[in-house]
Amino acid sequence: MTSTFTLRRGLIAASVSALALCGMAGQALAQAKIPMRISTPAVPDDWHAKMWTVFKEALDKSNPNQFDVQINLNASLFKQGTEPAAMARGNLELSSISAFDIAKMVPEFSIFTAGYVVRDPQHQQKVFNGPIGEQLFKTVSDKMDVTVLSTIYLGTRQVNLREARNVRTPTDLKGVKLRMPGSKEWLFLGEALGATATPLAFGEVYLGLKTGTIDGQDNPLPTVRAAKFFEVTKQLVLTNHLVDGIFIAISNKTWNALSAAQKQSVRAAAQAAAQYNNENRIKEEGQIVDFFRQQGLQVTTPDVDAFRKAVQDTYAKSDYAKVWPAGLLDRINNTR
Ligand code: KDO
Repeated sequence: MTSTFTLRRGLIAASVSALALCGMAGQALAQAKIPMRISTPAVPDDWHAKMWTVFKEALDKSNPNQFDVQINLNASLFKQGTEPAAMARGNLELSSISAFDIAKMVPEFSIFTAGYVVRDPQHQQKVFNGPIGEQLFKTVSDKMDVTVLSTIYLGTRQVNLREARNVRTPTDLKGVKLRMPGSKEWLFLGEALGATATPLAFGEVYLGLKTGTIDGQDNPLPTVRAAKFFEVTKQLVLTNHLVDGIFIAISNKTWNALSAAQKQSVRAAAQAAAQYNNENRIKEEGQIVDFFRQQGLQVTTPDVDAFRKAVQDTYAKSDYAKVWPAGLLDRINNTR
């Protein structure tokens, strides 16, 4: 005859194994989630940082429990500019890469690092969402082993100076130590603007401006606000020199392992993120100048035609232009 004691012991043992099984199943589920590590130098308050939450929410909604999206801001996972290599090595799944990052591996992409080529955010979307983008992104995938999912409007870059000065033409920037991100393509842009380009990682710019190791920096106005550069500078010169873009890209290793349905959801999430960023950033750019004036900054308009001419001439004469496919600049200009 089974004693009550033995019965109870049996029941306890059964529940313990059931719990253990549940635990294992839970663990298996967690392990089965596809990691989506994201790395970006963006500061939390900037639109291209917040857009990753939109990406995560969209993906968690369309594909519950399938992806483990991990957002790493402030370059806390990978240093600015090292993301493409990390993705190619399989240490990172997603990032937003710049035209400058791409140009290192796909030289013809340097056409988008040149000042005064892309006219405005609408032109940018048309160029990259049309046949030009399709063709170039195919080369990006072949050479960099990443797939571009959407085009993000980073904003229109402006010159931002530590001390105010009279800037009408590029000559007026002579000798100004203008911080640029650390690659030769970026430095070339700074020099084309007439300044002395000085390489520095984004995360070090605030201190550089504060201590005076640099005289200025260039970035879109929403970033000047989000990264608080306005606290340590006195002037914005509205050169409008680069309608800048970044591209949400995923490692091909990860991309190729997804099902067709998963690919569709990931692409849709990247497009939702782009839409969120683009709409908010364009709206903010339309209103932001007053904010800087209220903060005591001088906001000045230089002779933009003089900047455009100098920058375009410098690029036209450079080795960069030599590798631009024949007719590409005209095709970009004629995209409406
Ligand atoms: C910058 O370092 O100035 C830059 O604007 C370059 C961009 O390509 C991008 O890396 C951006 O910084 C970061 O996302 C921080 O906003």
